[in-house]
This record gives sequence, C-alpha cells and structure tokens, in this order.
Amino acid sequence: SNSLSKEFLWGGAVAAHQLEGGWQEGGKGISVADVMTVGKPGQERAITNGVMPDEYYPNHDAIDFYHRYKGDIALLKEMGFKCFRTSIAWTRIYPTGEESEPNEAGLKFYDDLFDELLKNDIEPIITLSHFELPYNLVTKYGGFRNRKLIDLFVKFAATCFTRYQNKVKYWMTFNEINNQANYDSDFLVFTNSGLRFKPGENREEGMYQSAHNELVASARVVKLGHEINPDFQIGCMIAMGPVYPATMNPDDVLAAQKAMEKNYFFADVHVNGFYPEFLKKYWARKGFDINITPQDEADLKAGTVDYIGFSYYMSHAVKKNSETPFDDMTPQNSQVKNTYLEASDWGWQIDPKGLRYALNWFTDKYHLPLFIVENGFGAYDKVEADGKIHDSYRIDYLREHIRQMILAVVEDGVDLIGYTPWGCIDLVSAGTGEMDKRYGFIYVDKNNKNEGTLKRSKKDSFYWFKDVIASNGENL
Ligand code: P53
Repeated sequence: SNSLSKEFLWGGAVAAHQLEGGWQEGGKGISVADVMTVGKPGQERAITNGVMPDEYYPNHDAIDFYHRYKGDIALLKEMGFKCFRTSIAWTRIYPTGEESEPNEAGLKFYDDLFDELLKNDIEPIITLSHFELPYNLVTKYGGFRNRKLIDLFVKFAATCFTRYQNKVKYWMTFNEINNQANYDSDFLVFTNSGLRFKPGENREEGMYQSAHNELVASARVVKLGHEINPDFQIGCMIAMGPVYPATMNPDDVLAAQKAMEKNYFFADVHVNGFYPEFLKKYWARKGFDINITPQDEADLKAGTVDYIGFSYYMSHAVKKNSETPFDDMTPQNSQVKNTYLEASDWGWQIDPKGLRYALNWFTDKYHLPLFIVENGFGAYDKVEADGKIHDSYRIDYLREHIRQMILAVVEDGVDLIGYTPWGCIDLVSAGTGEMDKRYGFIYVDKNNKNEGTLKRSKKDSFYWFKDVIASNGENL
C-alpha cells in the first residue's frame, strides 16, 4: 500500500508527573518526581532529600491537568487524536507503594480520565511506570536494586490491569528503561530505578541489578496482563537514539556497535526473554555479580512483549577513544558532534533520517510491531502581541520525521501501530524541569518560575497537525 492504514493511531504523548500536578490531591503519595527541582540547558535538575520547604518543585502543580483534563481532551479531540498516551502515577494508586489495598480516589481519577477519552473516541495508551516510583521505596529499600520492588510493581500493575481491563488495550511497562545505561547521570538512574549512589559505590553494577529486577517485573506483568485480558497488547518502551560511527575507521564502527549493544540489550531481554551472550561475558570480565535466579530466567522467558514502543528525538555519533578498551565504550565517553546535523537549543541533534534507520533497525532485529510513542522538538516559543504562536521550527521538525516514518512503512514495510508526538500539550520537561522547553501543539501559559495563568492556546502547529491527521499523513 502507498499510504498508512486507516487504523493508524495518530495522537500525542505525556506522562502523569509532567502534567497532572495535584501532587497531594486524592491521597496521592510523594514520588521521585516530587523531589526534583529545576535545571537549565546542560544542567541536570537537582534531587533533594525529600520535599524541602524552600525549594521549587515544578512537578507539584505542573499544568494542573488533574483539574483541567476535560478541557484539554476537548482540544485533543479538535485536533482529531485517535489515541492519547499517558501514565498512571503509581503514588495515586499505592501512595507509598506498600499499602495492601489500593487508594480508591486514585483509581477513580483514572476511571474518569479514561471515560472522558473514550467518550471522545480517543484510545488511552498507558505506561505503568514513567519516572514515578513512590519515594518511600527509595528511602526504605534503595529503589529497584532491591528485589522487594518486583512484587510491589506486580501488585500495582495487577490492580491497574484488573480495574481498567475494559478501557485500555495498549500498555507499556517501564518508560525508557534503557536511559540508565548512562549510569553516570544521577538523574537517569534516579528516574528509572530510584537509585541514589554513595561515593565509592559501583554505579554500573547497581544499575545492572536494578535493570534486571525491572526486566523480571516487566515480564511477570506481561504474563499476568495476558491472563487478565488476552486482548491486551503489552509493550516495552525503549529510548532510541541510534549511535553512528564517527568515521569509516573499523575502530569507530566497532565502537558504535558496542555502544548500541550496551544501550539496547534491554530490548533483547524484553523481546527474546533472555540475556545476550555479550552482556554475560561483559559482566564476567568486570566481576559483576548480578543476582539472577532460575525463577527469574523462567519469568523472563514467559513474559516477552507484544510490541516495541520507543521514543526518538536524536541520533548520536562515537569515536574510538584510544585509551579506552571496547569493553568500556559508552556513547558518553567518546561521543562526538555529528557535523552533518543541526541541534536544538538543548544540544539534541536533529536527524529525521535516523528515525527511518531506527524503524528498520528494530524491525530487522526483532520482527515485532513498533509504536513511536514519543518524538518532538523541545524549543522556546514566543507569544506574539495578538496571542499567536508561530512555531514553524516545530512543524519543520515533525514534518521531516513523519516523512521518514511514512517511507519506512510504505517503502520498507515496517509494521507500525501509531505515532504519538511527545508533550502534545506543553508540560514540565523531564530532563531539566523547565516549562520553557516546550513540545506542544497547545501552549500553556506558565514559565520556569511558576508564573502564568495556565491558560491554553493553539499554536500554528495545532492546525497543521490537525490537517496531518485528517489526511492520514498526506498533507504535510
Ligand atoms: P525532556 C533523555 C533522553 C531522551 C529522552 O525530554 C528523555 C530523556 C530524559 O530527559 O526523556 C523522554 O523533557 C521521556 C519524557 C521526556 C521526553 O523524553 O528532557 O520519556 O518523559 O519529557 C523529553 O526534554
């Protein structure tokens, strides 16, 4: 066929902690997102030891979707959304993660939200864990390093699956589970796994143990979900940024391959149900002692995913660093600028063809349906005197990515479920906590300093994307 199928799921994506606000409403507990402040381009946000009286935490109120979702969904409906990806905040359902009974007010909130979407013919696409671990599980157990969290996550997922089994079909387990491959970043290991390292701890080993516990939790949840409703489609969620070799030097080519292996073995385990050999060899060489039980191995095998959800923002390039053996090669320690590409104001390199490459790479390697559940351009927007927002740069970014996406489907035969650009309504940046790093088709009047009326308005990209959806990708 020369076009996308009629069932193609056009929509948009968000995460509970980045837009809901209402951090203490309806009995919600404190999550890892509630103890992070605001950073800057190139500067990570700080993680504080609990909620401090004199700090500003942008996720606490976010854009107040908790109270305004009906009006916001009306705008998504106006754009013609077929689906809407969000997450269920774990701390609305189990405020500390450890209660024996779920919190009814939290469950009711998502019932109402999903009903509102379905009433508007918008299908909810739900992530179970999107950087929203109960903070109690960090202070009490040290995050996902502790196996105890496997059972607690399975309990949370079981509650959600049972309650929403007739409202939600598409699920994902852990958002961007592979961000933590960059274990030097305090932010990435904290948001993925609730890890806080002390000086001298082996960060890499701690990361691998946490990732393993999450992969087991994910597999158990996939199996359980299929038992609760065989029609469920349960995917993993991978942050995809292809790593290119900086030159044709075989050293650089091998460096890029190693970097890809280290970033994407997570998908191997989700899809195949076992660890690739290169990783077991690597752990042995490093002397890592990762606790993997025979039951874990059986669980991984029994809970392989139905599809691969992934985010795509940028690509990377690496150069072999002569002092570093291949084993230690990470995209961080040898990353170079790709001189063929431009970058956003936050240094993210813009590479639409990399999306076609990524779609083909996933297909060749895993032969599963794919779902682009995040893509987009974080940028400063300017509100004109007449209230309009002319975000032609955002339209350009999305248009070129959609073109490459359609080529991958139409010319390469990639099996693609849908496309949900990130932050379809402006929200709090995950990486920096800023409001002014905007992705939306819908502008929200709020800045980095908590000032603004929260009023919503339509950017130029709103009308553009509406036409893209109405024409099923023909009018770009
Ligand atoms: P922000 C790092 C690299 C790629 C995607 O990110 C990432 C991150 C973490 O910052 O996060 C995903 O808001 C994530 C979303 C996030 C979005 O990309 O830092 O799934 O929660 O908001 C964009 O610009």
